[in-house]
Amino acid sequence: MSKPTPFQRVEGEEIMALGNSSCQGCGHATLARITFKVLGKNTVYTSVPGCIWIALQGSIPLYWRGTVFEGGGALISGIANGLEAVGKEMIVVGFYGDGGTADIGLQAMSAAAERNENVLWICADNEAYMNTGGQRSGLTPIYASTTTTPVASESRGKKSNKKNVPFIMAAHNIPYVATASIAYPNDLIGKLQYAKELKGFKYIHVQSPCPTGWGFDPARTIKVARLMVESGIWPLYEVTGGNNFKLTYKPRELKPVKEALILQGRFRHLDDSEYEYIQGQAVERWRQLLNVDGKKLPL
Ligand SMILES: Cc1ncc(C[n+]2csc(CCOP(=O)(O)OP(=O)(O)O)c2C)c(N)n1
Repeated sequence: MSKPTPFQRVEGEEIMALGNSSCQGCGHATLARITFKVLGKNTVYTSVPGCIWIALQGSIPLYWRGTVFEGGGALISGIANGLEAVGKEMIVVGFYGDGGTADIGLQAMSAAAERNENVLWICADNEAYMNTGGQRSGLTPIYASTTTTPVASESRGKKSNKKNVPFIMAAHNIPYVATASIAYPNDLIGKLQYAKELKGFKYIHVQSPCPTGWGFDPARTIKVARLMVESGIWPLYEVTGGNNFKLTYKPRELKPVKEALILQGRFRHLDDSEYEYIQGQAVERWRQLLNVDGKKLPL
């Protein structure tokens, strides 16, 4: 893999315009700015309903197509095949939210991955259906308060765990799967540069904190994103060549999950046993990932 390049040294123009209608501190805006600067102008991007389409579309002056919520996988497949048929080489990127990826979008994405379509799928994961008011998705973490999993006398927030979509995608044996965070731009840039040059289906899953839906000060988006990684809640890794697993960032010691969660209003209600549960999960997952670091996943 090529060495990650600091963002300032990514050659090429800024593609995203300064003005857009995202919320203050929107993680997706940072993610889109980095992504399109790395991918460059020879890119077609696609959207399904969600914040990226609604809040950012007007500020990304590239070829664009959008489709129904469930159709992302079909749309990028069609565009990639159409371009190939007319002999045009362009990067085809699907820039979708967690709902458009992990819930309603999962079937068409899986089919496109199984066919190994030559596309890059980016899941901009803000962990709920933010564009429609913050309803829970399959990528909302356990105990998070959302508009459909509110905290009340009989409810402690979301009841189930976050789906492990990067591993679901790795199980498709596609050329590249990675997780990333907007708080680690060099790591993200290196992954985008690697994916840009590779043929076949590439999947990059980026955690993108949402001040509006997660309930934190918009000035703290990067701080929250960083703590989610440093506490082991959102580990950074990649799976190349179908099954070679590698952690791309290894904090010497994990920070307590409470440091990350306490900043977020959606977890304001957590009691000691709930913190303990999330802490235990993070530590156990990290132990498992360290065990497979540098090895082949049995996929
Ligand atoms: C079939 C269908 N169901 C529901 C909707 C309404 N809808 C539009 S955007 C959206 C939420 C998108 O959430 P996500 O994919 O997580 O992206 P985000 O906005 O959070 O970035 C929903 C539910 C729709 N457009 N189509």
